Amino acid sequence: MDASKKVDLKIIIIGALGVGKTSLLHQYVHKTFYEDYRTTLGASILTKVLAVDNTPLKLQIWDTGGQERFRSMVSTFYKGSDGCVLAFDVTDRESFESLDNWRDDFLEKVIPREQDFPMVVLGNKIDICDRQVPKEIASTWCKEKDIPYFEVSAKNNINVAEAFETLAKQALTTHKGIFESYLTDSIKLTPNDKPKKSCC
Ligand SMILES: Nc1nc2c(ncn2[C@@H]2O[C@H](COP(=O)(O)OP(=O)(O)OP(=O)(O)O)[C@@H](O)[C@H]2O)c(=O)[nH]1
Ligand SMILES: [Mg+2]
Repeated sequence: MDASKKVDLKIIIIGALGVGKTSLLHQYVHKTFYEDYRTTLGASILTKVLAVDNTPLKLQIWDTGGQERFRSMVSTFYKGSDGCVLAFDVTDRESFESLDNWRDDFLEKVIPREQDFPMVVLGNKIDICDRQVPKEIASTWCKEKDIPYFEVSAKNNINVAEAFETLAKQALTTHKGIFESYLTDSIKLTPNDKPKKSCC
């Protein structure tokens, strides 16, 4: 793969209502945070350009609404994703308990080519004292599934870029693997593609 060529990757963020998905993306992309809450209706897309291991990347990040009524619509956006952010709110136990559902639903719909689909879990709002999900519980859940876990705050910009960049790195590695295996397959197939000489 040519390191100077920009790679486009699709990243999606999913999770329960109000956990801070939009806030995390706005902090990551625009370095801004808003206290007021405007629920995401369906989905919206943000773009972030960065470099990982000298490879220029363009992340197309899909923000999705956590409302139940958008659930089936949101799942139609999973297709073609190169990476997934699973978000929950450390002050909202239910949002953590719903992670299994979000993850299963995503993996079922996206049908990953690789065994380990690029994913990270973000436990957001660690700036709030009234915590309901202990760090150990969340990191054990993630360890069991071999998913990197980040404790973050969209409000105070804690660990946000680190989390997205870890996912971008994983997604790029998987993307390169798929690209190279296609290349190998096409090299293997070339001799068979030659037209057979006819005998007469
Ligand atoms: N204290 C604190 N509040 C946050 C943080 N992140 C988000 N919020 C607040 O939580 C509320 C919901 O945030 P959103 O980013 O809109 O949540 P969302 O997950 O996009 O919500 P839906 O689109 O409805 O699914 C807003 O009032 C935010 O200001 C954080 O890290 N700390
Ligand atoms: Mg939102």
